[in-house]
Amino acid sequence: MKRLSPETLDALPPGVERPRYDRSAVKSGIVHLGLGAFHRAHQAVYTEAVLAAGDLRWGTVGVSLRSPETRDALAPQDGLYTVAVRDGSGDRFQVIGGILRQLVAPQDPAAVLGALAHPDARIVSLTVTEKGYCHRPATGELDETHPDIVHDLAHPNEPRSAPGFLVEAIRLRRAAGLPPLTVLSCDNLPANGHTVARVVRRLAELRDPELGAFVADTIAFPSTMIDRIVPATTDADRALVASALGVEDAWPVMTEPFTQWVVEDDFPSGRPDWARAGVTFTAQVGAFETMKLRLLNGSHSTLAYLGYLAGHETVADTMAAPGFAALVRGLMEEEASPTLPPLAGFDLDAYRRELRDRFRNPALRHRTWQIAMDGSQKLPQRLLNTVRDRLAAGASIDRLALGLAAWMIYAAGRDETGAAIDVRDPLAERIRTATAAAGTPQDLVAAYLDFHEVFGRDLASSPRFRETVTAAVDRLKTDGASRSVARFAVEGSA
Ligand code: CS2
Repeated sequence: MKRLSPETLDALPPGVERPRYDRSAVKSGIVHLGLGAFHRAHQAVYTEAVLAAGDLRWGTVGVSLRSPETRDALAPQDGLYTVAVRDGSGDRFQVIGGILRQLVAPQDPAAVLGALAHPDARIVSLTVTEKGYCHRPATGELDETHPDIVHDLAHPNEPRSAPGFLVEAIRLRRAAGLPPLTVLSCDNLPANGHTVARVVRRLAELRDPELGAFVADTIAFPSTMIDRIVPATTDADRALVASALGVEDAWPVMTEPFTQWVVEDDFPSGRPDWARAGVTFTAQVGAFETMKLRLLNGSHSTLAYLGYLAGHETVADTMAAPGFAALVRGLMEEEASPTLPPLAGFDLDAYRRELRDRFRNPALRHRTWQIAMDGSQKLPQRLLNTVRDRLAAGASIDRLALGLAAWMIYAAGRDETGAAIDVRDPLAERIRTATAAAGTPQDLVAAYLDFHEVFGRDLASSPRFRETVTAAVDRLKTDGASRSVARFAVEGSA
């Protein structure tokens, strides 16, 4: 079978959307750091609509900060790849042409800096995952002891970290008298614009206080809320796309029909007309982001840890097991929603219902193990901030605590049968060591609460928090995840 490429585009079946603009005339207005599936199924699709409408300033240079795999898959296809949109009722395919070049930062940091310092570039967007910001998750401050940050301070012209690339790019553009880049974080962090601004400002300041002041005065960091469920692509997905397209695509991305992007409109150097593609521009991004993190992502992580421990491979399987849908509904309605900032005119009920339907999407095999990754970086904004607000209001946190307890058991590294779990988390090693000797639920929770970069000092010293999570660990250890969830759903809050 032939490979997807500019030469095979014309042979695609008629129903497949494809680039019809002149790709050779497109300029690289965007440099994107973190060329994973999420970017390719989300921001790249919005930008594709802008290119299709004829504004050819907004092509993208895609940068992988770690592995060459995506570049190796896409380069022979001249950057073309397929987005497959799936639900139970049929599949839709679109070939995206806007990712003009693919770079691998560790192989050629100078090429990445060259793209960032190019006169055509206006925006640098990021999907580098939570841990890519090198911050302390509980506070949002730059982790100045992070090995990549230590490296980038010692070798500022050959950075490794996303903040290191941003600071050096800002310096280079300033020296060349080019318009500043707008920094657009598209990761699931609270007030992601503020978070990236804070780490970039601090790193710039550590390099040179004057550069720090320049960042503070000149660089825009609009916040965004991004939402689309994009499970990791599997070989079965590749086969499905090949049989639908009649050509082979080495790295298509699979996603759901739902997509949402809410953006703060602060782009002093210009931006694509993304509104035409359905982006909402508003000053209220923070409220949208809090809602999405606490309802969608908080539920996702809860389903992931409890579902994994209960032996379920995917989110849809987990949702179908007794009690889980009710647990998630209770988590959203009873515990998370009362903590949300008001969003005038927004139908929260419909949003929550739609979330549960999205989790049930039978065509997406979203593995619990995938969502379970990097819990130490995700849980502060997904569950712990909700816990803080609930404790301050004197309100119950039983469902939140059950999800957290499941993470504590999961990240300690053994499932309910005693088998080892492949835990992926920057703190995995430290957690395993700290919890190795924890014999009782009390000991286990105490070992975790010493991780102040996750729990903060406030939660670590809250007796109510400690007791509720300990009771939940005890329950999970005694009854197992399946029975605990099933029982919990019947009894409601304890
Ligand atoms: C998921 C998210 O992997 C995860 O942690 O919760 O990637 C989730 O699918 C997206 O945020 C949906 O927008």
